[in-house]
Amino acid sequence: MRRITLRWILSAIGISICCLILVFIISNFGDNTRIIEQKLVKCDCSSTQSSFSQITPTKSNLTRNESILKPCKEIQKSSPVQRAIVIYYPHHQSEYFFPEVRWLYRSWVEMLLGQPSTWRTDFVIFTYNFSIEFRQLGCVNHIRQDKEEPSICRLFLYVPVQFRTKNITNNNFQHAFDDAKRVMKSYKDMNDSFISVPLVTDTETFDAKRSESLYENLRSYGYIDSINAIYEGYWTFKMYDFILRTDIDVFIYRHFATYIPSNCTFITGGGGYGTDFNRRKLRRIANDMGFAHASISGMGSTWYGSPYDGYLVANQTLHGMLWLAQYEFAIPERESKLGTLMWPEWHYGVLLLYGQHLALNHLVATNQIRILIGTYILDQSTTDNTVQYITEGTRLNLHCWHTDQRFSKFAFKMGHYNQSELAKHKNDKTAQSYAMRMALESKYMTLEEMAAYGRNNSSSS
Ligand SMILES: *[C@@H]1O[C@H](CO)[C@@H](O)[C@H](O)[C@H]1NC(C)=O
Ligand SMILES: *[C@@H]1O[C@H](CO)[C@@H](O)[C@H](O)[C@H]1NC(C)=O
Ligand SMILES: *[C@@H]1O[C@H](CO)[C@@H](O)[C@H](O)[C@H]1NC(C)=O
Ligand SMILES: *[C@@H]1O[C@H](CO)[C@@H](O)[C@H](O)[C@H]1NC(C)=O
Ligand SMILES: *[C@@H]1O[C@H](CO)[C@@H](O)[C@H](O)[C@H]1NC(C)=O
Ligand SMILES: *[C@@H]1O[C@H](CO)[C@@H](O)[C@H](O)[C@H]1NC(C)=O
Ligand SMILES: *[C@@H]1O[C@H](CO)[C@@H](O)[C@H](O)[C@H]1NC(C)=O
Ligand SMILES: *[C@@H]1O[C@H](CO)[C@@H](O)[C@H](O)[C@H]1NC(C)=O
Ligand SMILES: *[C@@H]1O[C@H](CO)[C@@H](O)[C@H](O)[C@H]1NC(C)=O
Ligand SMILES: CC(=O)N[C@H]1CO[C@H](CO)[C@@H](O)[C@@H]1O
Repeated sequence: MRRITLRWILSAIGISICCLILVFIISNFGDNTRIIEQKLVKCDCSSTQSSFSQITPTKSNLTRNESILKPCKEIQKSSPVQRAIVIYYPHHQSEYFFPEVRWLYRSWVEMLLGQPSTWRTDFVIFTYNFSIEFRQLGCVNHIRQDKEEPSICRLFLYVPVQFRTKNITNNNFQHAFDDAKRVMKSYKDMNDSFISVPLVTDTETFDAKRSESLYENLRSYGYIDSINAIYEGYWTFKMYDFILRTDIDVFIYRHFATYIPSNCTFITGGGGYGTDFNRRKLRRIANDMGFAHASISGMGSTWYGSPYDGYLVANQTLHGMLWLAQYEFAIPERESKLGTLMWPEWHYGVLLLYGQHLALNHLVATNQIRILIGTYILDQSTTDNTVQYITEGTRLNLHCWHTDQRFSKFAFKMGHYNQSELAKHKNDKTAQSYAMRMALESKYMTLEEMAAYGRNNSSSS
Protein backbone atom coordinates (compact mmCIF):
# COMPACT_ATOMS: atom_id res chain seq x y z
CA MET A 1 0.00 0.00 0.00
CA ARG A 2 2.63 2.38 1.14
CA ARG A 3 4.87 1.84 -1.89
CA ILE A 4 1.99 2.27 -4.26
CA THR A 5 0.94 5.48 -2.60
CA LEU A 6 4.46 6.80 -2.69
CA ARG A 7 4.85 5.89 -6.35
CA TRP A 8 1.51 7.48 -7.02
CA ILE A 9 2.57 10.68 -5.28
CA LEU A 10 5.88 10.72 -7.10
CA SER A 11 4.29 10.21 -10.48
CA ALA A 12 1.68 12.83 -9.67
CA ILE A 13 4.47 15.29 -8.90
CA GLY A 14 6.24 14.18 -12.06
CA ILE A 15 3.18 14.75 -14.17
CA SER A 16 2.58 18.15 -12.60
CA ILE A 17 6.13 19.26 -13.34
CA CYS A 18 5.80 17.88 -16.83
CA CYS A 19 2.58 19.81 -17.23
CA LEU A 20 4.10 23.04 -15.95
CA ILE A 21 7.03 22.72 -18.31
CA LEU A 22 4.69 22.06 -21.19
CA VAL A 23 2.62 25.10 -20.37
CA PHE A 24 5.81 27.09 -20.22
CA ILE A 25 6.90 25.78 -23.60
CA ILE A 26 3.49 26.39 -25.11
CA SER A 27 3.32 29.96 -23.91
CA ASN A 28 6.85 30.69 -25.05
CA PHE A 29 7.04 28.80 -28.29
CA GLY A 30 3.36 28.50 -28.98
CA ASP A 31 3.79 28.58 -32.71
CA ASN A 32 5.60 25.31 -33.24
CA THR A 33 4.68 22.90 -30.52
CA ARG A 34 1.90 21.02 -32.14
CA ILE A 35 2.98 17.58 -30.84
CA ILE A 36 2.51 18.62 -27.25
CA GLU A 37 -1.20 19.29 -27.58
CA GLN A 38 -2.27 15.67 -27.02
CA LYS A 39 -0.17 15.32 -23.87
CA LEU A 40 -1.57 18.54 -22.55
CA VAL A 41 -5.07 17.21 -22.77
CA LYS A 42 -4.01 14.09 -20.83
CA CYS A 43 -2.58 16.32 -18.15
CA ASP A 44 -6.05 17.76 -17.77
CA CYS A 45 -4.50 21.21 -17.93
CA SER A 46 -6.68 23.89 -19.34
CA SER A 47 -6.69 23.12 -23.01
CA THR A 48 -7.63 26.61 -24.12
CA GLN A 49 -4.01 27.45 -24.83
CA SER A 50 -3.81 24.86 -27.54
CA SER A 51 -7.26 25.36 -29.00
CA PHE A 52 -6.00 27.02 -32.13
CA SER A 53 -4.25 24.76 -34.56
CA GLN A 54 -0.77 25.86 -35.41
CA ILE A 55 -0.57 26.74 -39.05
CA THR A 56 2.50 28.36 -40.40
CA PRO A 57 1.50 31.12 -42.77
CA THR A 58 2.76 30.77 -46.32
CA LYS A 59 5.58 33.24 -46.50
CA SER A 60 5.17 34.04 -50.17
CA ASN A 61 1.72 35.41 -49.50
CA LEU A 62 3.05 37.89 -46.98
CA THR A 63 5.13 39.94 -49.35
CA ARG A 64 3.21 42.21 -51.62
CA ASN A 65 4.14 42.19 -55.24
CA GLU A 66 4.06 45.86 -56.12
CA SER A 67 4.52 45.23 -59.81
CA ILE A 68 1.12 43.60 -60.24
CA LEU A 69 -0.88 46.24 -58.38
CA LYS A 70 -3.44 47.72 -60.70
CA PRO A 71 -2.11 50.96 -62.17
CA CYS A 72 -2.93 54.08 -60.19
CA LYS A 73 -4.55 56.99 -61.98
CA GLU A 74 -4.30 59.53 -59.22
CA ILE A 75 -7.11 62.10 -58.95
CA GLN A 76 -5.75 65.64 -58.82
CA LYS A 77 -7.07 68.09 -56.25
CA SER A 78 -7.38 70.72 -58.96
CA SER A 79 -9.92 68.60 -60.85
CA PRO A 80 -13.67 68.69 -60.11
CA VAL A 81 -13.55 65.98 -57.45
CA GLN A 82 -16.81 64.05 -56.95
CA ARG A 83 -17.42 62.38 -53.60
CA ALA A 84 -20.16 60.71 -51.63
CA ILE A 85 -20.60 60.14 -47.91
CA VAL A 86 -22.50 56.84 -47.75
CA ILE A 87 -24.55 55.50 -44.86
CA TYR A 88 -27.17 52.85 -44.23
CA TYR A 89 -30.05 54.10 -42.07
CA PRO A 90 -32.36 51.59 -40.31
CA HIS A 91 -35.76 53.25 -40.91
CA HIS A 92 -37.44 50.92 -38.40
CA GLN A 93 -35.24 52.24 -35.56
CA SER A 94 -35.73 55.90 -36.34
CA GLU A 95 -36.23 57.02 -32.78
CA TYR A 96 -32.75 55.92 -31.89
CA PHE A 97 -30.91 56.73 -35.11
CA PHE A 98 -32.58 59.80 -36.58
CA PRO A 99 -30.86 62.21 -34.14
CA GLU A 100 -27.56 60.88 -35.50
CA VAL A 101 -28.68 61.44 -39.10
CA ARG A 102 -29.54 65.03 -38.12
CA TRP A 103 -26.13 65.82 -36.73
CA LEU A 104 -24.30 63.99 -39.51
CA TYR A 105 -26.31 66.01 -42.04
CA ARG A 106 -25.55 69.23 -40.14
CA SER A 107 -21.81 68.48 -40.14
CA TRP A 108 -21.89 67.55 -43.85
CA VAL A 109 -23.31 71.01 -44.56
CA GLU A 110 -20.68 72.63 -42.32
CA MET A 111 -17.96 70.80 -44.25
CA LEU A 112 -19.44 71.93 -47.60
CA LEU A 113 -18.73 75.55 -46.62
CA GLY A 114 -15.01 74.90 -47.00
CA GLN A 115 -15.10 72.75 -50.10
CA PRO A 116 -13.39 73.98 -53.32
CA SER A 117 -16.01 75.42 -55.67
CA THR A 118 -15.55 72.76 -58.36
CA TRP A 119 -15.85 69.85 -55.93
CA ARG A 120 -19.09 68.06 -55.07
CA THR A 121 -19.86 65.90 -52.05
CA ASP A 122 -23.23 64.17 -51.90
CA PHE A 123 -24.77 62.64 -48.80
CA VAL A 124 -26.03 59.21 -49.90
CA ILE A 125 -28.47 57.31 -47.69
CA PHE A 126 -29.62 53.73 -48.14
CA THR A 127 -32.85 53.03 -46.31
CA TYR A 128 -36.19 51.26 -46.78
CA ASN A 129 -38.61 54.18 -46.75
CA PHE A 130 -38.65 57.66 -48.18
CA SER A 131 -40.10 59.08 -45.01
CA ILE A 132 -41.18 62.69 -44.77
CA GLU A 133 -38.08 63.69 -42.79
CA PHE A 134 -35.81 63.05 -45.76
CA ARG A 135 -38.06 65.00 -48.02
CA GLN A 136 -37.85 67.91 -45.61
CA LEU A 137 -34.06 67.57 -45.69
CA GLY A 138 -34.23 68.02 -49.46
CA CYS A 139 -33.08 64.51 -50.34
CA VAL A 140 -33.80 63.25 -53.86
CA ASN A 141 -34.14 59.79 -55.38
CA HIS A 142 -31.84 60.50 -58.35
CA ILE A 143 -28.44 59.21 -59.31
CA ARG A 144 -25.84 61.92 -59.96
CA GLN A 145 -25.89 62.85 -63.65
CA ASP A 146 -22.90 65.15 -64.06
CA LYS A 147 -20.16 67.05 -62.27
CA GLU A 148 -22.08 70.34 -62.14
CA GLU A 149 -25.10 69.26 -60.11
CA PRO A 150 -24.80 70.82 -56.66
CA SER A 151 -23.85 68.73 -53.65
CA ILE A 152 -27.10 67.16 -52.54
CA CYS A 153 -28.62 64.52 -50.28
CA ARG A 154 -29.70 61.38 -52.16
CA LEU A 155 -31.85 58.61 -50.78
CA PHE A 156 -31.91 55.20 -52.44
CA LEU A 157 -34.41 52.55 -51.36
CA TYR A 158 -32.70 49.47 -49.96
CA VAL A 159 -34.24 46.26 -48.59
CA PRO A 160 -32.49 45.44 -45.28
CA VAL A 161 -31.38 41.82 -44.93
CA GLN A 162 -33.75 41.11 -42.04
CA PHE A 163 -36.75 41.99 -44.24
CA ARG A 164 -35.80 39.58 -47.04
CA THR A 165 -38.53 37.08 -46.27
CA LYS A 166 -40.00 34.88 -49.00
CA ASN A 167 -42.92 37.19 -49.69
CA ILE A 168 -40.49 40.11 -50.18
CA THR A 169 -37.92 38.32 -52.36
CA ASN A 170 -40.56 36.53 -54.46
CA ASN A 171 -40.46 37.19 -58.20
CA ASN A 172 -37.23 39.17 -58.01
CA PHE A 173 -38.34 41.49 -55.21
CA GLN A 174 -41.39 42.42 -57.27
CA HIS A 175 -43.40 43.73 -54.33
CA ALA A 176 -40.50 44.69 -52.07
CA PHE A 177 -40.92 48.39 -52.74
CA ASP A 178 -44.70 48.69 -52.77
CA ASP A 179 -44.81 50.62 -49.49
CA ALA A 180 -42.02 53.01 -50.41
CA LYS A 181 -43.60 53.60 -53.83
CA ARG A 182 -46.89 54.48 -52.20
CA VAL A 183 -45.16 56.96 -49.90
CA MET A 184 -43.27 58.55 -52.78
CA LYS A 185 -46.41 58.83 -54.92
CA SER A 186 -47.93 60.92 -52.16
CA TYR A 187 -45.19 63.50 -52.79
CA LYS A 188 -46.74 64.86 -55.96
CA ASP A 189 -43.52 66.02 -57.60
CA MET A 190 -41.66 62.72 -57.16
CA ASN A 191 -42.73 61.09 -60.34
CA ASP A 192 -39.90 60.40 -62.70
CA SER A 193 -37.47 58.01 -61.13
CA PHE A 194 -37.26 55.13 -58.75
CA ILE A 195 -33.83 53.99 -57.63
CA SER A 196 -33.89 50.87 -55.50
CA VAL A 197 -31.41 48.25 -54.28
CA PRO A 198 -30.86 45.38 -54.91
CA LEU A 199 -30.96 45.55 -58.69
CA VAL A 200 -31.66 41.86 -59.24
CA THR A 201 -30.75 41.90 -62.93
CA ASP A 202 -27.22 43.14 -62.26
CA THR A 203 -24.85 40.22 -61.68
CA GLU A 204 -22.06 42.54 -60.62
CA THR A 205 -23.96 43.72 -57.54
CA PHE A 206 -26.58 41.07 -56.81
CA ASP A 207 -25.97 37.49 -55.78
CA ALA A 208 -29.27 35.84 -54.89
CA LYS A 209 -27.60 32.91 -53.11
CA ARG A 210 -25.56 35.15 -50.90
CA SER A 211 -28.53 37.39 -50.19
CA GLU A 212 -30.34 34.28 -48.92
CA SER A 213 -27.34 33.20 -46.92
CA LEU A 214 -27.12 36.63 -45.31
CA TYR A 215 -30.77 36.29 -44.37
CA GLU A 216 -30.20 32.78 -42.95
CA ASN A 217 -27.08 33.58 -40.98
CA LEU A 218 -26.76 37.27 -40.30
CA ARG A 219 -30.20 38.89 -40.35
CA SER A 220 -30.00 39.66 -36.65
CA TYR A 221 -26.50 41.11 -36.85
CA GLY A 222 -27.14 44.82 -36.64
CA TYR A 223 -24.47 46.16 -38.95
CA ILE A 224 -24.71 43.77 -41.89
CA ASP A 225 -26.65 46.24 -44.04
CA SER A 226 -24.03 48.96 -43.80
CA ILE A 227 -21.69 46.59 -45.67
CA ASN A 228 -24.21 44.91 -47.94
CA ALA A 229 -25.52 48.28 -49.14
CA ILE A 230 -22.00 49.11 -50.36
CA TYR A 231 -21.88 45.88 -52.36
CA GLU A 232 -25.41 45.89 -53.75
CA GLY A 233 -25.60 49.67 -54.05
CA TYR A 234 -22.32 50.02 -55.95
CA TRP A 235 -24.05 50.81 -59.24
CA THR A 236 -25.69 53.89 -57.68
CA PHE A 237 -22.40 55.51 -56.60
CA LYS A 238 -19.75 54.14 -58.97
CA MET A 239 -19.55 57.50 -60.79
CA TYR A 240 -17.89 59.24 -57.82
CA ASP A 241 -14.13 59.55 -57.44
CA PHE A 242 -14.29 58.67 -53.74
CA ILE A 243 -16.74 57.41 -51.17
CA LEU A 244 -16.61 57.71 -47.40
CA ARG A 245 -18.37 54.69 -45.87
CA THR A 246 -19.26 55.51 -42.35
CA ASP A 247 -21.45 54.67 -39.38
CA ILE A 248 -24.14 57.22 -38.53
CA ASP A 249 -22.77 58.27 -35.15
CA VAL A 250 -20.08 60.44 -36.70
CA PHE A 251 -19.46 64.10 -37.53
CA ILE A 252 -17.79 65.13 -40.77
CA TYR A 253 -15.02 67.51 -39.80
CA ARG A 254 -13.95 70.58 -41.81
CA HIS A 255 -10.67 69.02 -42.90
CA PHE A 256 -12.64 66.61 -45.04
CA ALA A 257 -13.54 69.53 -47.30
CA THR A 258 -10.15 69.52 -49.01
CA TYR A 259 -8.67 66.09 -48.32
CA ILE A 260 -8.64 63.19 -50.77
CA PRO A 261 -6.67 59.93 -50.55
CA SER A 262 -3.40 60.11 -52.46
CA ASN A 263 -1.71 57.39 -54.46
CA CYS A 264 -5.00 55.51 -54.93
CA THR A 265 -4.98 54.32 -51.35
CA PHE A 266 -7.93 52.90 -49.50
CA ILE A 267 -7.95 54.53 -46.07
CA THR A 268 -9.51 52.93 -43.00
CA GLY A 269 -9.77 54.30 -39.50
CA GLY A 270 -8.12 52.52 -36.60
CA GLY A 271 -9.91 49.75 -34.71
CA GLY A 272 -9.17 48.17 -31.34
CA TYR A 273 -10.05 44.52 -31.79
CA GLY A 274 -6.60 43.08 -32.46
CA THR A 275 -5.28 41.17 -29.47
CA ASP A 276 -2.53 38.65 -30.19
CA PHE A 277 -5.09 35.92 -29.69
CA ASN A 278 -7.31 37.41 -32.39
CA ARG A 279 -4.52 38.13 -34.81
CA ARG A 280 -3.36 34.54 -34.67
CA LYS A 281 -6.83 33.11 -34.84
CA LEU A 282 -7.79 35.29 -37.80
CA ARG A 283 -4.63 34.33 -39.64
CA ARG A 284 -5.43 30.66 -39.15
CA ILE A 285 -9.01 31.26 -40.33
CA ALA A 286 -7.75 33.09 -43.42
CA ASN A 287 -5.72 30.02 -44.25
CA ASP A 288 -8.77 27.78 -43.81
CA MET A 289 -10.73 30.03 -46.16
CA GLY A 290 -8.03 30.06 -48.80
CA PHE A 291 -7.55 33.77 -48.20
CA ALA A 292 -4.17 35.43 -48.45
CA HIS A 293 -2.88 37.33 -45.44
CA ALA A 294 -0.72 40.44 -45.29
CA SER A 295 -0.28 40.65 -41.51
CA ILE A 296 -2.03 43.98 -41.16
CA SER A 297 -4.23 44.63 -38.16
CA GLY A 298 -6.16 47.31 -36.29
CA MET A 299 -8.42 48.53 -39.12
CA GLY A 300 -11.50 50.49 -38.08
CA SER A 301 -14.95 50.65 -39.60
CA THR A 302 -14.75 53.92 -41.56
CA TRP A 303 -13.55 53.63 -45.18
CA TYR A 304 -12.38 56.37 -47.55
CA GLY A 305 -11.37 55.37 -51.05
CA SER A 306 -12.58 54.73 -54.57
CA PRO A 307 -16.07 53.26 -55.02
CA TYR A 308 -14.57 50.18 -56.69
CA ASP A 309 -12.21 49.52 -53.79
CA GLY A 310 -15.17 49.93 -51.44
CA TYR A 311 -17.13 47.44 -53.51
CA LEU A 312 -14.28 44.90 -53.41
CA VAL A 313 -13.81 45.31 -49.67
CA ALA A 314 -17.56 45.05 -49.00
CA ASN A 315 -17.78 41.90 -51.10
CA GLN A 316 -14.98 40.11 -49.28
CA THR A 317 -16.09 41.45 -45.90
CA LEU A 318 -19.51 39.84 -46.44
CA HIS A 319 -17.77 36.61 -47.42
CA GLY A 320 -15.60 36.77 -44.30
CA MET A 321 -18.53 37.57 -42.00
CA LEU A 322 -20.57 34.67 -43.36
CA TRP A 323 -17.67 32.29 -42.89
CA LEU A 324 -17.02 33.46 -39.34
CA ALA A 325 -20.67 33.36 -38.31
CA GLN A 326 -21.10 29.84 -39.65
CA TYR A 327 -17.82 28.21 -38.63
CA GLU A 328 -16.13 30.22 -35.93
CA PHE A 329 -18.87 31.20 -33.50
CA ALA A 330 -21.06 28.79 -31.57
CA ILE A 331 -24.79 29.40 -31.37
CA PRO A 332 -24.71 30.78 -27.79
CA GLU A 333 -22.10 33.30 -28.91
CA ARG A 334 -24.19 34.31 -31.91
CA GLU A 335 -27.22 34.68 -29.68
CA SER A 336 -25.23 37.03 -27.40
CA LYS A 337 -25.63 34.67 -24.46
CA LEU A 338 -22.02 35.37 -23.49
CA GLY A 339 -22.51 39.11 -23.51
CA THR A 340 -19.06 40.71 -23.49
CA LEU A 341 -17.47 37.92 -21.45
CA MET A 342 -14.93 37.12 -24.15
CA TRP A 343 -14.13 40.70 -25.17
CA PRO A 344 -11.55 41.70 -26.25
CA GLU A 345 -10.39 38.19 -27.17
CA TRP A 346 -13.18 36.87 -29.38
CA HIS A 347 -16.47 38.67 -29.49
CA TYR A 348 -19.41 38.27 -31.88
CA GLY A 349 -20.35 41.93 -31.56
CA VAL A 350 -17.34 42.97 -33.64
CA LEU A 351 -17.93 40.37 -36.37
CA LEU A 352 -17.86 43.19 -38.91
CA LEU A 353 -14.32 44.16 -37.92
CA TYR A 354 -13.17 40.54 -38.03
CA GLY A 355 -14.75 40.00 -41.45
CA GLN A 356 -13.21 43.21 -42.67
CA HIS A 357 -9.82 42.16 -41.22
CA LEU A 358 -9.94 39.00 -43.35
CA ALA A 359 -11.11 40.94 -46.40
CA LEU A 360 -8.47 43.68 -46.21
CA ASN A 361 -5.63 41.26 -45.55
CA HIS A 362 -6.66 39.19 -48.56
CA LEU A 363 -7.08 42.17 -50.89
CA VAL A 364 -3.79 43.72 -49.82
CA ALA A 365 -1.85 40.48 -50.06
CA THR A 366 -3.26 39.78 -53.52
CA ASN A 367 -2.47 43.33 -54.67
CA GLN A 368 -6.07 44.29 -55.31
CA ILE A 369 -5.99 47.38 -53.10
CA ARG A 370 -3.40 49.68 -51.53
CA ILE A 371 -4.22 50.33 -47.92
CA LEU A 372 -3.46 53.16 -45.54
CA ILE A 373 -4.51 52.52 -41.94
CA GLY A 374 -5.40 56.08 -41.04
CA THR A 375 -5.29 56.01 -37.27
CA TYR A 376 -4.55 59.74 -37.35
CA ILE A 377 -6.77 60.55 -40.32
CA LEU A 378 -10.18 59.10 -39.54
CA ASP A 379 -12.33 58.68 -36.44
CA GLN A 380 -11.16 61.28 -33.93
CA SER A 381 -12.93 60.80 -30.61
CA THR A 382 -15.73 63.25 -29.84
CA THR A 383 -14.40 63.50 -26.27
CA ASP A 384 -11.10 65.04 -27.34
CA ASN A 385 -10.78 68.49 -25.76
CA THR A 386 -7.30 69.35 -27.01
CA VAL A 387 -6.61 71.67 -29.94
CA GLN A 388 -3.70 69.65 -31.26
CA TYR A 389 -5.60 67.93 -34.03
CA ILE A 390 -6.65 71.30 -35.41
CA THR A 391 -3.10 72.47 -35.82
CA GLU A 392 -2.13 69.14 -37.32
CA GLY A 393 -5.10 69.47 -39.61
CA THR A 394 -5.60 65.88 -40.60
CA ARG A 395 -8.67 64.48 -38.86
CA LEU A 396 -11.50 64.07 -41.32
CA ASN A 397 -14.32 62.89 -39.08
CA LEU A 398 -15.21 62.46 -35.42
CA HIS A 399 -16.69 59.25 -34.09
CA CYS A 400 -18.72 58.67 -30.92
CA TRP A 401 -17.32 56.03 -28.59
CA HIS A 402 -19.21 54.34 -25.77
CA THR A 403 -18.73 56.92 -23.08
CA ASP A 404 -20.54 59.28 -20.76
CA GLN A 405 -17.93 62.00 -21.20
CA ARG A 406 -18.74 65.02 -23.34
CA PHE A 407 -19.60 64.65 -26.16
CA SER A 408 -21.51 61.47 -25.42
CA LYS A 409 -24.22 60.33 -27.82
CA PHE A 410 -26.00 58.61 -24.96
CA ALA A 411 -26.12 61.74 -22.79
CA PHE A 412 -27.18 63.79 -25.82
CA LYS A 413 -30.05 61.46 -26.65
CA MET A 414 -31.19 61.49 -23.05
CA GLY A 415 -31.46 65.26 -23.34
CA HIS A 416 -28.62 66.07 -20.95
CA TYR A 417 -27.20 68.83 -23.15
CA ASN A 418 -29.05 72.08 -23.80
CA GLN A 419 -28.60 75.70 -24.94
CA SER A 420 -26.22 76.53 -22.09
CA GLU A 421 -23.90 73.83 -23.43
CA LEU A 422 -24.22 75.31 -26.90
CA ALA A 423 -23.17 78.72 -25.64
CA LYS A 424 -20.17 77.18 -23.93
CA HIS A 425 -19.00 75.46 -27.12
CA LYS A 426 -19.79 78.15 -29.67
CA ASN A 427 -16.11 78.73 -30.33
CA ASP A 428 -15.56 75.18 -31.50
CA LYS A 429 -11.81 74.79 -31.35
CA THR A 430 -11.81 71.16 -30.22
CA ALA A 431 -13.35 67.90 -31.41
CA GLN A 432 -15.50 67.91 -28.30
CA SER A 433 -16.87 71.38 -28.96
CA TYR A 434 -17.42 70.77 -32.66
CA ALA A 435 -19.45 67.65 -31.93
CA MET A 436 -21.43 69.42 -29.23
CA ARG A 437 -22.22 72.38 -31.50
CA MET A 438 -23.19 70.28 -34.52
CA ALA A 439 -25.39 67.99 -32.46
CA LEU A 440 -27.17 70.77 -30.58
CA GLU A 441 -27.64 72.95 -33.65
CA SER A 442 -29.11 69.98 -35.50
CA LYS A 443 -31.50 69.49 -32.60
CA TYR A 444 -32.67 73.11 -32.48
CA MET A 445 -32.89 73.73 -36.24
CA THR A 446 -35.83 72.42 -38.22
CA LEU A 447 -35.05 69.99 -41.02
CA GLU A 448 -36.03 72.65 -43.58
CA GLU A 449 -33.69 75.15 -41.94
CA MET A 450 -30.81 72.70 -42.15
CA ALA A 451 -31.55 72.02 -45.81
CA ALA A 452 -31.73 75.77 -46.56
CA TYR A 453 -28.50 76.36 -44.66
CA GLY A 454 -26.85 73.91 -47.02
CA ARG A 455 -28.36 75.42 -50.15
CA ASN A 456 -27.66 79.00 -49.12
CA ASN A 457 -24.16 78.56 -47.84
CA SER A 458 -22.46 75.97 -49.97
CA SER A 459 -20.10 77.63 -52.43
CA SER A 460 -20.58 74.73 -54.82
CA SER A 461 -24.33 75.06 -55.22
C1 LIG B 1 5.58 40.02 -59.28
O1 LIG B 1 4.65 39.77 -60.30
C2 LIG B 1 5.22 39.79 -61.60
C3 LIG B 1 4.08 39.65 -62.62
O2 LIG B 1 3.17 38.67 -62.21
C4 LIG B 1 6.25 38.69 -61.72
O3 LIG B 1 6.84 38.72 -62.99
C5 LIG B 1 7.33 38.90 -60.65
O4 LIG B 1 8.25 37.83 -60.68
C6 LIG B 1 6.70 38.99 -59.27
N1 LIG B 1 7.73 39.35 -58.29
C7 LIG B 1 7.84 38.76 -57.11
C8 LIG B 1 8.89 39.28 -56.21
O5 LIG B 1 7.07 37.88 -56.74
C1 LIG C 1 -42.73 55.61 -44.38
O1 LIG C 1 -42.75 57.03 -44.42
C2 LIG C 1 -44.02 57.59 -44.32
C3 LIG C 1 -43.90 59.08 -44.53
O2 LIG C 1 -43.07 59.64 -43.54
C4 LIG C 1 -44.66 57.22 -42.99
O3 LIG C 1 -45.96 57.76 -42.92
C5 LIG C 1 -44.70 55.70 -42.85
O4 LIG C 1 -45.17 55.36 -41.56
C6 LIG C 1 -43.32 55.13 -43.06
N1 LIG C 1 -43.42 53.68 -43.08
C7 LIG C 1 -42.62 52.90 -42.34
C8 LIG C 1 -42.85 51.44 -42.44
O5 LIG C 1 -41.76 53.35 -41.61
C1 LIG D 1 -44.16 39.05 -45.29
O1 LIG D 1 -44.19 38.01 -44.32
C2 LIG D 1 -43.86 38.41 -43.01
C3 LIG D 1 -43.87 37.20 -42.13
O2 LIG D 1 -43.30 36.11 -42.79
C4 LIG D 1 -44.83 39.47 -42.52
O3 LIG D 1 -44.45 39.90 -41.23
C5 LIG D 1 -44.84 40.63 -43.47
O4 LIG D 1 -45.83 41.56 -43.09
C6 LIG D 1 -45.10 40.18 -44.90
N1 LIG D 1 -44.92 41.33 -45.78
C7 LIG D 1 -45.72 41.60 -46.80
C8 LIG D 1 -45.39 42.80 -47.60
O5 LIG D 1 -46.66 40.90 -47.08
C1 LIG E 1 -42.46 65.18 -62.88
O1 LIG E 1 -43.13 66.31 -62.33
C2 LIG E 1 -42.56 67.57 -62.69
C3 LIG E 1 -43.35 68.66 -62.00
O2 LIG E 1 -43.63 68.33 -60.67
C4 LIG E 1 -42.60 67.75 -64.21
O3 LIG E 1 -41.95 68.96 -64.54
C5 LIG E 1 -41.90 66.58 -64.86
O4 LIG E 1 -42.02 66.67 -66.26
C6 LIG E 1 -42.49 65.25 -64.41
N1 LIG E 1 -41.68 64.16 -64.94
C7 LIG E 1 -42.26 63.08 -65.47
C8 LIG E 1 -41.31 62.05 -66.02
O5 LIG E 1 -43.45 62.93 -65.54
C1 LIG F 1 2.92 58.40 -53.38
O1 LIG F 1 3.76 57.48 -54.03
C2 LIG F 1 5.02 58.04 -54.41
C3 LIG F 1 5.79 57.02 -55.22
O2 LIG F 1 5.59 55.73 -54.76
C4 LIG F 1 5.78 58.46 -53.16
O3 LIG F 1 7.00 59.06 -53.52
C5 LIG F 1 4.93 59.47 -52.39
O4 LIG F 1 5.55 59.80 -51.19
C6 LIG F 1 3.56 58.90 -52.09
N1 LIG F 1 2.75 59.94 -51.50
C7 LIG F 1 2.10 59.78 -50.37
C8 LIG F 1 1.33 60.94 -49.87
O5 LIG F 1 2.09 58.72 -49.77
C1 LIG G 1 -16.54 38.49 -54.23
O1 LIG G 1 -16.16 37.57 -53.23
C2 LIG G 1 -16.18 36.23 -53.64
C3 LIG G 1 -15.88 35.37 -52.44
O2 LIG G 1 -14.61 35.63 -51.92
C4 LIG G 1 -15.21 36.02 -54.78
O3 LIG G 1 -15.30 34.69 -55.23
C5 LIG G 1 -15.55 36.97 -55.92
O4 LIG G 1 -14.59 36.87 -56.94
C6 LIG G 1 -15.58 38.39 -55.42
N1 LIG G 1 -16.01 39.32 -56.45
C7 LIG G 1 -15.24 40.33 -56.88
C8 LIG G 1 -15.83 41.19 -57.92
O5 LIG G 1 -14.14 40.53 -56.43
C1 LIG H 1 -29.20 73.04 -18.97
O1 LIG H 1 -28.42 71.99 -18.37
C2 LIG H 1 -27.79 72.41 -17.15
C3 LIG H 1 -26.97 71.24 -16.66
O2 LIG H 1 -26.07 70.84 -17.64
C4 LIG H 1 -28.83 72.85 -16.13
O3 LIG H 1 -28.17 73.33 -14.99
C5 LIG H 1 -29.71 73.92 -16.72
O4 LIG H 1 -30.75 74.21 -15.84
C6 LIG H 1 -30.30 73.49 -18.05
N1 LIG H 1 -31.03 74.60 -18.63
C7 LIG H 1 -32.21 74.46 -19.21
C8 LIG H 1 -32.80 75.68 -19.81
O5 LIG H 1 -32.77 73.39 -19.26
C1 LIG I 1 -26.10 80.37 -44.08
O1 LIG I 1 -27.42 80.53 -44.55
C2 LIG I 1 -28.32 81.09 -43.61
C3 LIG I 1 -29.68 81.14 -44.25
O2 LIG I 1 -30.05 79.88 -44.72
C4 LIG I 1 -27.83 82.45 -43.21
O3 LIG I 1 -28.70 82.99 -42.23
C5 LIG I 1 -26.42 82.35 -42.65
O4 LIG I 1 -25.91 83.60 -42.36
C6 LIG I 1 -25.49 81.66 -43.62
N1 LIG I 1 -24.21 81.43 -43.02
C7 LIG I 1 -23.05 81.58 -43.66
C8 LIG I 1 -21.81 81.27 -42.90
O5 LIG I 1 -23.01 81.96 -44.82
C1 LIG J 1 -31.90 80.90 -48.73
O1 LIG J 1 -31.70 81.40 -50.05
C2 LIG J 1 -32.89 81.51 -50.78
C3 LIG J 1 -32.52 81.98 -52.17
O2 LIG J 1 -31.53 81.17 -52.70
C4 LIG J 1 -33.82 82.51 -50.11
O3 LIG J 1 -35.04 82.59 -50.82
C5 LIG J 1 -34.10 82.06 -48.68
O4 LIG J 1 -34.85 83.04 -48.01
C6 LIG J 1 -32.81 81.83 -47.95
N1 LIG J 1 -33.12 81.27 -46.66
C7 LIG J 1 -32.83 81.90 -45.56
C8 LIG J 1 -33.26 81.19 -44.30
O5 LIG J 1 -32.24 82.90 -45.51
C1 LIG K 1 -4.73 33.28 -51.81
C2 LIG K 1 -3.37 33.09 -52.32
O1 LIG K 1 -2.84 33.89 -53.08
N1 LIG K 1 -2.74 32.01 -51.90
C3 LIG K 1 -1.42 31.65 -52.37
C4 LIG K 1 -0.40 31.70 -51.25
O2 LIG K 1 0.86 31.19 -51.67
C5 LIG K 1 0.81 29.86 -52.11
C6 LIG K 1 2.24 29.42 -52.41
O3 LIG K 1 2.92 30.37 -53.16
C7 LIG K 1 -0.09 29.77 -53.34
O4 LIG K 1 -0.18 28.44 -53.79
C8 LIG K 1 -1.47 30.26 -52.97
O5 LIG K 1 -2.30 30.30 -54.12
